[in-house]
Amino acid sequence: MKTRAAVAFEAKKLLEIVELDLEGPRAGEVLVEIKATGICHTDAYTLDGFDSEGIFPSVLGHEGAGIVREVGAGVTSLKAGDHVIPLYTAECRQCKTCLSGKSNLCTAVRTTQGKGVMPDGTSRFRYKGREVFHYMGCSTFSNFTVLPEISLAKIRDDAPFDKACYIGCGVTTGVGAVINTAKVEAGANVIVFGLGGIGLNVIQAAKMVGADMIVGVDINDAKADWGKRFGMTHFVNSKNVQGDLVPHLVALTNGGADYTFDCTGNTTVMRQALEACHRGWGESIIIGVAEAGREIATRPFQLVTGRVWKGSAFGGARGRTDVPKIVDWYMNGKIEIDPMITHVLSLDEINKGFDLMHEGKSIRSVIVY
Ligand code: NAD
Ligand code: AHE
Ligand code: ZN
Repeated sequence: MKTRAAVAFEAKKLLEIVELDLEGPRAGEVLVEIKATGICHTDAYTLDGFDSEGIFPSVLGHEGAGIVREVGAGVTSLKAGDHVIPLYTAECRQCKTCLSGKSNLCTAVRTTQGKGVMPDGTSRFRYKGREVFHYMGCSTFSNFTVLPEISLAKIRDDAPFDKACYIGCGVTTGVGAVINTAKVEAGANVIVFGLGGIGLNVIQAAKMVGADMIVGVDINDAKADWGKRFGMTHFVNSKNVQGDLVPHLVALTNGGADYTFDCTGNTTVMRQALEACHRGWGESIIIGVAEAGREIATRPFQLVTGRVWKGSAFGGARGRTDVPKIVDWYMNGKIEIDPMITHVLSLDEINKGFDLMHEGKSIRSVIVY
């Protein structure tokens, strides 16, 4: 079949809207009509050539929602008509990691996914006879896409696609990092670095679990009102702090935060986030994705004296199990999504969505097909 898609032909170039050939689902695969997709900073990071795994030409996009249109041989958990959210972190429930119960980092399809192909080693997308690669196993910047069955969460039929798509990455990542990774408890003091599409979800989850101080740090003053809207109690523009940021934050939180979250991808900020933790027990969670080649550093004494460095991928969520629950939380009013979707665009306008992100003017742009 044919599908309209925004294709990244080369790093650092605009996406091009073209018609691709899409082969139907093979065994264990599912054809999905994507109804809406968000644009996450990670899409921009890959398009800008910062991703060690970046491959071109490819169909980016990993924050979608849609409807199953066809299933391949052997697919048992989904059928045509089911509403689904694509998962860049699959959940096979059979690999060593899934069975461990200790991590969401399912290994079943991760190796082929990182190479831009389906588990059998081939791509379903072609342009003028040439192979076009999948991205993060999702490729939601295509109106139709093919995914492994284990990379799809079935969700309720009444969830609106243009909001539910955000649960495919940003919402689950931010909320999950608070609940699953940090396990923030009521009364804790929290610092969130980077108040974008991820950081605001960390803030709303910290408020939901009853955190006491929720400090937001950003370099863009326009983010102060956004943070307050979701529960931030104090805002710090790190560019305006006289002297070092870390002692300022440690003083503000009476000795350091119980939990800090990096939602910037900047390795200098990651160090500040670790060092702004309380001596003896503070935990810093890295969510941001750093450019290829970047490394983090701190004095080992920071860890010797009890601070803990952790990372969180997809908020530690087990996609097929946890994503439908987060959709319920949204539908029941437990978490908010609507105000964070600042721009709704057509596929033809997708490059504008990237511009808005880089200019700091959007929280989330959503493409509606
Ligand atoms: P975004 O562009 O919406 O927000 C980033 C925010 O960080 C902006 O408000 C920006 O002003 C702020 N910022 C930039 N530099 C800063 C600095 N030096 N100090 C303080 N604030 C600064 O991006 P997003 O979609 O929220 O994504 C944030 C990060 O999370 C990206 O690195 C993205 O790749 C990553 N991410 C990780 C996961 C995961 O599973 N680990 C999932 C989604 C996104
Ligand atoms: N491909 C990069 C790493 C990118 C990365 O860390 N991705 C996050 C999700 S970002 C979503 O917006 C993640 O889940 N990582 C775990 C995984 O298995 O990919 C690189 O450095 O090679
Ligand atoms: Zn993302």
